[in-house]
Amino acid sequence: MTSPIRTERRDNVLVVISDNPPVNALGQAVRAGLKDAIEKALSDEAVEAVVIRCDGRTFFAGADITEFGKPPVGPNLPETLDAMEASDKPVVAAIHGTALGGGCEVALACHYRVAVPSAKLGLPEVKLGLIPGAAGTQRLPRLVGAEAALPLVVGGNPISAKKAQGIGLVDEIVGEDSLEADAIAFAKSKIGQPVPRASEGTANEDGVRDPDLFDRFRASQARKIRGFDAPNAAIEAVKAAGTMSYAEGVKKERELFTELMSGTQSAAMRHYFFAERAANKIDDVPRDTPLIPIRKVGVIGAGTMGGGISMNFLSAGIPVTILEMNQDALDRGTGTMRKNYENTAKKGRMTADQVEQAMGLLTPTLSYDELADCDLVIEAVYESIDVKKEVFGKLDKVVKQGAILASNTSYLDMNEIAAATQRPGYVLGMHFFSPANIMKLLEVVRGEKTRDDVLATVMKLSKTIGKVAAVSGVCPGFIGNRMLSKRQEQANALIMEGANYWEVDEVLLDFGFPMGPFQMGDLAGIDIGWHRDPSKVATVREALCAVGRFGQKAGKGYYDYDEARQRTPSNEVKQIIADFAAKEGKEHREISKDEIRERLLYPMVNEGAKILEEGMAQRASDIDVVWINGYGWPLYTGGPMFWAQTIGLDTVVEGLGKHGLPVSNYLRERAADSGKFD
Ligand code: 3H9
Repeated sequence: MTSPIRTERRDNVLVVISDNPPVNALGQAVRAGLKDAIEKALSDEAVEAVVIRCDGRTFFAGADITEFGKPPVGPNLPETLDAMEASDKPVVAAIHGTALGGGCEVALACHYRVAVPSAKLGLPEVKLGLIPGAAGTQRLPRLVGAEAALPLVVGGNPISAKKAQGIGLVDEIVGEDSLEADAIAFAKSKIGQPVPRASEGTANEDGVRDPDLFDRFRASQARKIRGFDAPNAAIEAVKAAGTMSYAEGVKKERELFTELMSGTQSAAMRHYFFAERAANKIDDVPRDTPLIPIRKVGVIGAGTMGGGISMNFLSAGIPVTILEMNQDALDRGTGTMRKNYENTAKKGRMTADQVEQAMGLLTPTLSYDELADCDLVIEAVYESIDVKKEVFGKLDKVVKQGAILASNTSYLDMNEIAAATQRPGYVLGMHFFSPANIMKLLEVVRGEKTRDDVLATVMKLSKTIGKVAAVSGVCPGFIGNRMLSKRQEQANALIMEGANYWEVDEVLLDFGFPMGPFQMGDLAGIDIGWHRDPSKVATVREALCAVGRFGQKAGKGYYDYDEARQRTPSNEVKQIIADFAAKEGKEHREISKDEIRERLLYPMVNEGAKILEEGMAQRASDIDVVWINGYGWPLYTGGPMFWAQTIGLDTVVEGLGKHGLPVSNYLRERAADSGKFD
């Protein structure tokens, strides 16, 4: 087998080149090749400096994640990097694309780093439930200081080459198209000088001078890192770089890394990494399916949903024509979009120019005719099958042939909507989640007649607009809301049987959700879909609406809210629930947290199993992707289906039986068989 590493001599500089598509992951062959190349450079007197660079789209994007969990084959990354750093001849990393994780650690072990302006550097290991394991947590703080290292190691987000230069991680920004030549020139300029080694740096002393730095940082990140093991380990590792010798610090890093690697959180987060990428692939649609160019998008409805949907395309540089029924609604909608952009700019995440650029791509209109030349039109109107069918009938007549017509329905029958047109093959669901400009998930609903090229185009488009897409078949509520309804059913039943509604919420908060079902009701508005007749009260929700408890916006819903939106349980609501339970003859009893958790979550797994059995999801991991990105299911458990496998499918079957809840045949079979869904 040929090595992915080759070397080329340029005068007295040895250029070491990796060619390991797609992302130059540091698999065994790459590590072995790198180590050999360094040995070759050290033993060859004619070589006075080394440049390391990569072919293809990126510098090393990290360790090869597919090797994790398998028996290690040497050389390992730390020893390869130590050999590199030990060289007395200058070694220069020439960076393009993304130097991530182990790739960033390669760069740190080099004596110098040069990068093209578009390059990014980062340590995203926390996103896989890990910390850097090849001395990244020890070399980085010694090079750039603990204060600059903490957000990189703990947050995991990459930074631009320019920012990296600002903190001392990159020595020089070089020409976008002359990386190798510039890196060679840089390397030559360092020949004969003593080499700087990151492991010998002293910038970490900022953490020694100010040991409170770590506690302050932890407190500032508390909300973001709640429940995750890796960020705390990352803080500990960076702290070790300030309090221990390099050798001891590396040992500490290794201990923390090994512990995380063998834990369930990292297994779950690695599962998610591959799940997200798998979800974008459709098994029966060939990868080379020709795509329909999407140059202009139409959106019907300028309400919260339509506005949010439009912003995704505007931000990606795709012009949008937005349609409303009357001028007031149109002005209100576009005004809100502008305000949202301006707020983003105020937070420094956008420039004023970018706001104008995005808004400049928007054409507001009151006329369907203006949608004629759109390549894709997304409808985001009132959730009623009759209204949607009427809209699609109209669109079909106006919009050019070959254009895609999509509905943002969260529940309705896409096949019926498609049948209202003469082009059902070009119709599908694009279910965005609110706020649509922020939430990552896009549930793509594949109708019976949806064409392959239409589906493939929308999957590709989802990436362009920064969404994570998963495909669902046509069934009520699709994947996400179909499972949510099972959870809500149990939440409602539990409060009738005696569980306090805040306890139900707390159980889900403890599990790792950002909010529970009743908090979610308050946030969304309890009056959504309410008939507006206070004298007609058939449910707890209707009873709350009848007394003006519409949710957060009214200052009271299930909870009472103060000015800072802090919630406290309400005695009035408790009484309303107790009255309802009494009316229905439900006796209240003590309900344990375990019972609450099992009754909320196991029926979701069961519904997920039914979704798989009916072929409404391609794979169990797609369901995980939906729940993690659309509903705040905690990432560190891997999503409902992966989580069910970790606790044991037989445990779920048993639990459902214990609580008198239905168990699908498919779940029962999988539990009895492999204990796995896929
Ligand atoms: C680490 O480094 C630990 C060390 O500290 C310690 C060691 C001791 N390995 O995302 P894409 C595959 S942990 C294996 O669609 P993009 C990916 O699955 C690692 N495979 O492309 C996909 O395969 P397929 C730290 C990998 O352009 C294909 O490459 N590093 C790896 O949208 C294309 O990927 C990270 O966490 C990998 N490391 O984005 C970086 N990376 O085509 C992880 C990718 O079969 N990677 N693949 O579906 C990324 O963030 C993105 O892939 C990247 C490119 C930004 C690089």
